[in-house]
Amino acid sequence: MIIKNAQIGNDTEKVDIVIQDGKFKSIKPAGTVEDPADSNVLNLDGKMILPPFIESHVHLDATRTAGEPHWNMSGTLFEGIATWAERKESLTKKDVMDRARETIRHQAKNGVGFVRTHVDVTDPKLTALDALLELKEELKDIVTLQIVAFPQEGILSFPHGKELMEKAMELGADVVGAIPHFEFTREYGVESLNYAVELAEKYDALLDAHCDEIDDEQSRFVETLATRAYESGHGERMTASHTTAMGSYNGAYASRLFNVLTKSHLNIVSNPLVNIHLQGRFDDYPKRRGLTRVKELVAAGVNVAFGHDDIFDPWYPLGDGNMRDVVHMGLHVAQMMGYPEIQESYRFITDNAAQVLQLTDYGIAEGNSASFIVLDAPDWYTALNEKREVLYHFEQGRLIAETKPHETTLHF
Ligand code: 17E
Ligand code: FE2
Repeated sequence: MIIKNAQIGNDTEKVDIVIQDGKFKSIKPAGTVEDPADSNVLNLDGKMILPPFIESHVHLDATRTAGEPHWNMSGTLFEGIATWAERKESLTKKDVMDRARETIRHQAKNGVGFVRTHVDVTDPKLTALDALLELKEELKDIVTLQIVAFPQEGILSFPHGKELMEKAMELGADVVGAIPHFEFTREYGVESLNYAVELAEKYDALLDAHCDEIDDEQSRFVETLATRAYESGHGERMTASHTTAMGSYNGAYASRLFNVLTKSHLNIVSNPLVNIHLQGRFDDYPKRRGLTRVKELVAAGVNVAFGHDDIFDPWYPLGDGNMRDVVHMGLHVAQMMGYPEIQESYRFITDNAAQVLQLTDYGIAEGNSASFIVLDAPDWYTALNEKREVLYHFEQGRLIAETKPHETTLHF
């Protein structure tokens, strides 16, 4: 098939793209590709195309359980964890697969083609992991799922936590998780990170720790992870998610931290939609934003991606799996509202996130899989500001979702 007059990202030059056998065969300036009479042609008239969005941090095992068995009324991370612990008791494989599949359908509609999902393995039966491993295979032509063995209730603070982590990796999880700020002690937190780094090495796996997701300026586990990342030389394969405590660190400490952070090549995933809601809950006024230092991290050259984190679950009662909403919130809370910052912000959910997931076949380039989305907009600024639809979502040359743009008629 041929895609004519497409605009890749914010580039103003238009291109024609030939797709063959599920790959981008050639990408040439618009008007230079001959129309073979029998070919399937889609003329985009200058609309913007991007590689599919990447959800770099979500909890698909918990999705669509908000209100079960009750609503999180304090709005804290901790009530969320306690509520989920209750809901976890009634999990079945079908229950998890059905809910996660439904959310993936919404993500596909919104142009998401790659998803890193944390899956709670602090469950002796590992029901959710079993379900997500099967769903990953079932939907492999629709979405690339990356599964994190996530110890929601701790590695050292949960019975047999280490064994459960190891079992999860044996069963096929792709990424080792951790949650040092939730362990009983600071020492357990450090030990849990050391254990996670060793486990990732043993299984040649990536690592993504929930790290310092708390408004405690004394929560300083990211320095441990960054140091391990630096010493291992594999920082680009490791990620610290949330790191909201960084928003509360004093300037002198942050300056020291940034030294090892930048040297380590550790990735950071921020979840602005959820952390603006969960954090600051123990503050009187003035209330902290509870977001990591996105703007300063980006300026220092640290790779930062944005995740949705939750879609209708005990931590966050809203969400349609639309990464545009995440970027919209992120730009506000991080105060990155200069024109070039807005125009470039799709990178938080595309290229930067691809680096987090360590994707090798990603992007609109000759030879890559022909996976891409078409936005009903001439540029990202307009797409973001006017909430323009993802008109088409292709995975490996196959159309998997299609949306008609809304049409409004003004009678004045
Ligand atoms: N679990 C956790 O520890 N933190 C979160 N933000 C969510 C689950 C959603
Ligand atoms: Fe999370």
